[in-house]
Formats: sequence, C-alpha cells, structure tokens
Amino acid sequence: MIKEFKNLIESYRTITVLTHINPDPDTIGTALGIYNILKENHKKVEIVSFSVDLPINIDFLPNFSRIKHKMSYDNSLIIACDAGSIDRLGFKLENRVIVNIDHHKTNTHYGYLNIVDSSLVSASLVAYNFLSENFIITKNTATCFYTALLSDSKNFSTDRVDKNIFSIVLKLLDIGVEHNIVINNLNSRNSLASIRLEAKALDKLKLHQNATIASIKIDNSMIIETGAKMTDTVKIIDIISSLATVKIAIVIIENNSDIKVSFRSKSIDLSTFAESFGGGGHPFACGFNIKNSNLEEVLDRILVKLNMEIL
Ligand SMILES: [Mn+2]
Repeated sequence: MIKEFKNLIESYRTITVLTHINPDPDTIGTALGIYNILKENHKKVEIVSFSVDLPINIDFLPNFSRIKHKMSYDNSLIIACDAGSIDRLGFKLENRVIVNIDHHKTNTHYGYLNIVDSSLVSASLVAYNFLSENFIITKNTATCFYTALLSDSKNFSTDRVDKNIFSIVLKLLDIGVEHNIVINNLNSRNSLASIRLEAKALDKLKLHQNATIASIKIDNSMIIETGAKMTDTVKIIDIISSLATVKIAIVIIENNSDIKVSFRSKSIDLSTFAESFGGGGHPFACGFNIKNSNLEEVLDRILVKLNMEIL
C-alpha cells in the first residue's frame, strides 16, 4: 500500500490533508504530522479543518497556524485523518480520491486507499507505522504524532495501550520530542469556560441502574452562560466515567440545533450500539449526532435501548 500511496502523492499536483469535524488533538496532530512530511518532501499541500473551533492547547504544534477552514484546491488528493466515516470530514467529497488514515473500529472504508488499524490507540500511530519506513520523521512531525498519541491514549491510560506503544514512544523521543512541553500544553492549558461548564455539568449528574450508568445533559443555555465551545466539553465524560460504580457514561450536548451524544464504557463494547444510532467510534469511546430532537427524549431512547440490548 505504501507504494500506491507514493504513486498517488507523485501523480497529484496538490494535496489536501483533512481533520474530522469538532477536531481533537489526534486528528490535528496526525494531519499536521502528515502535512509536515509532505511539505518537507516539497509537495503543494494544504491542511483544512471544516470546524472553526480548534483545541488551542495544541497551538504549539509546528504549522498549527496554517490550518484553514476552506479547501483551496479543487482536484487535490485528499488525505483524511482520524475520521471513521466520510460525513465526519464535513466537506462534499464525491468523486474525490481519498486516502483514509484511521483507527476507528467502525471505519466504513470510504477511501480509495484505506489505511485503517483499529488495534492502535491513535490515528497518529497508524500514520507513523505506515510512513516511518519510507519517509524521514523529523522532530516537527514526531512532535505532532506524539501529541496525538498522548491525547488519544489519555496519557497512556486507555485500553489499547500496550508495550508496542512504548517502543514507538522511545523512537519519537530519540528524534527529539520534548515530552514535558507536550504534556504541559495538553494537560495544563484548560480554558476558564471549560472549568465553569464542568462545574455546571457535574451539578446535573444523574445515576441510573444502581449507579452503573451515569448521564449528563448539557443544554444550549449552559453553553451560552459559560461561553464554552465544543472543544471545552470533551473532558466531562471522562470525569463521570471515572466514578467507581459506573460502567457506562453518557454525555448529551445541545450544539445549536444538533445534539451530540458521547459514550464511554470501562468494558462493554458500545461501538455497534452507537452505530445503530447512525454514529460509531471505538469500542469503549463512541457516540453519534442527531438533529431535530431534544435532550430528554434522546436520553430516554438510549436508556431504553441499553436496557433491552446491552445490560
Ligand atoms: Mn483518534
């Protein structure tokens, strides 16, 4: 596949590297790493994120300021990073040749080339494994991939963290990645809005089924009152899933007319469950989006379906 990839990047005059919507550090770190490699190989390349709000705690990454929100190239090769399905990219991409680089279990293989490995904890590891034998990984690229890895593995604490990861970590550190800079940016630059929203959200915590399920509903007014952006909402689900009794955590967020649902689980594979609502993701971290509904109704539907199908 690497040969085919090399042929593709040779045959296209321009390349567009895309993140997924509501971007997290994995999609951005993976995309910036690939962007760096292509730039260093003298390619005409752009990096584009459909969503305007980016996680600013990773603004230290090389070329972060180059991320645009509109595509300039018409017939470029598309490289999609960390997106399980084509609608996660935001743009209309019919008839475009796509290289799909991802690690979601529910990936729909929408690309012309599909470099997908759901055994890996981050999309950046998929990119690293795929590219490192054929391209030089500089400190800039390694820093992007490492930041993505640290973020998606939640500081090496999630289920797919194994010894193979640490051998790659050693290689990235040898290249020059500065671990302290990465971790301090990732974990110690939370926004005030995110802390205020967390406080309000935790106040709304509900427990169900003998406290094995935790749920929080966040409505538009809570978002407006705190000034939070979608990037400020991501840690709430990890806080409630850390409760000792909780096996499944659910966070439901109103985002203007959309509703975004996230699931976390300690040991139950919920990815197929999320797919049944039109979403997807990883076994223990997945979700879906829904329009034209309300928070109460969505939570009720989830709890009923969980009861019938999962518990
Ligand atoms: Mn990811």
